[in-house]
Amino acid sequence: MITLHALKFSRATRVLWLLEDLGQPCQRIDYDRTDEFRAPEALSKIHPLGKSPVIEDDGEMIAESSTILRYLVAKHGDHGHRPDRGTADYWRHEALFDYVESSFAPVAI
Ligand SMILES: N[C@@H](CCC(=O)N[C@@H](CS)C(=O)NCC(=O)O)C(=O)O
Repeated sequence: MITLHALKFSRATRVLWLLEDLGQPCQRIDYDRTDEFRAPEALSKIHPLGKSPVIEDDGEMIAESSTILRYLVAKHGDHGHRPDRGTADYWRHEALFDYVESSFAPVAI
């Protein structure tokens, strides 16, 4: 079973939503925010920069919420959350998916 290291009020929610949609259980390890709304020291033992989300699956650690979502879709052969490869819709989806982290998140936070 996948283990999800989930900082409260974080992008770990993206992973939880997808896991729930896929009907996949996970072992969730929650981390409270500090008074400064940062990640606690404990997350530095999981991620070199102390960030969340991180998942563990079959002994592999995977960080970056977008990568985790792509991983889960591929692992479960899911076709409900992404258009089929080779279509124009697929590339529009990929562009929006990357836009969220590369262009939107830095100005939204
Ligand atoms: N690009 C990364 C961003 C990871 C990230 O910055 N996570 C935030 C929560 S959404 C975090 O761990 N912040 C705590 C901190 O920096 O102290 C991703 O998509 O996973």
